[in-house]
Amino acid sequence: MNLRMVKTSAVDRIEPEGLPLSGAARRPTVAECAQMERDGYLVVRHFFGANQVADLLRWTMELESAPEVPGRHWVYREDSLTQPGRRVIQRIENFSPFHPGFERLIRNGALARWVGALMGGPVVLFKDKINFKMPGGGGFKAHQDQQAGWGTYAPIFVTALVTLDLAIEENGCLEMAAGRHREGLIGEEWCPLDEDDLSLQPVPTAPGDVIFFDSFAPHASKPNFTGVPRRILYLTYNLASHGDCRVRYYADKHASFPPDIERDAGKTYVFRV
Ligand SMILES: O=C(O)CCC(=O)C(=O)O
Repeated sequence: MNLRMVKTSAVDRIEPEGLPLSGAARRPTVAECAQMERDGYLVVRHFFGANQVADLLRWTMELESAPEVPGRHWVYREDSLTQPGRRVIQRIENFSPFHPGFERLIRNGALARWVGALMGGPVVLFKDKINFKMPGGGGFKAHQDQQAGWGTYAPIFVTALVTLDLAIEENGCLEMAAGRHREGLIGEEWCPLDEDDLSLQPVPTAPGDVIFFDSFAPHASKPNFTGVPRRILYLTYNLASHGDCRVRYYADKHASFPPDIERDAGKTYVFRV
């Protein structure tokens, strides 16, 4: 069989000649760029292969078991919807500076290259998070990410959603409203949108699939009422020409919504959008 080496960001692999390249080993096509522009999101199946997904899952577990200390990655927990009184991990944020594998993949790998091609210029990382949505984990009300005050930092962002576990309707896959990103902000900042106005469609994904979406694309998701986790990596970038705002964003977020271990005991913290 005729073989050729395919260089990807995380691993070197041999692909049989003639098989389509995985997303990580190529650039977006003209049709994919047009789809992103039309719908506000783009699904790329098999962006990462099984070996890369295995790395991402291992790195996620490393972060999950790393000591929670002030000044490192941020861990948030939530009340389980199915086991009253139990807290489950909801999200880890701001981890890339503390994990070399993730840092390499996120800053210098295929995802930043794709987002750059979709946005039309070099990009910088704005924020990095893993949503765990464990069994009993809650959903997200409909919103545009831009409603979370992101306009303070840049006029537009694109997020790469990397699927780590099978994400289906039953465990709360992402639901998207196509085409509405072209309307700009369609709701007030910090207030969820009315789902009845949106025609949200579930977008089930398998491990390794990536969804790129615009910060004005409305989306939501349901709780996880299955017995298995639905972990997803969210990496958000903006055009380098709009500035590197990651440090300022996380300083502001720390002031209003710090990680669990850095909270004041007497204070109530409310997640809005
Ligand atoms: O992970 C999900 O189900 C949705 C996440 C989301 O919409 C968000 O974090 O803004």
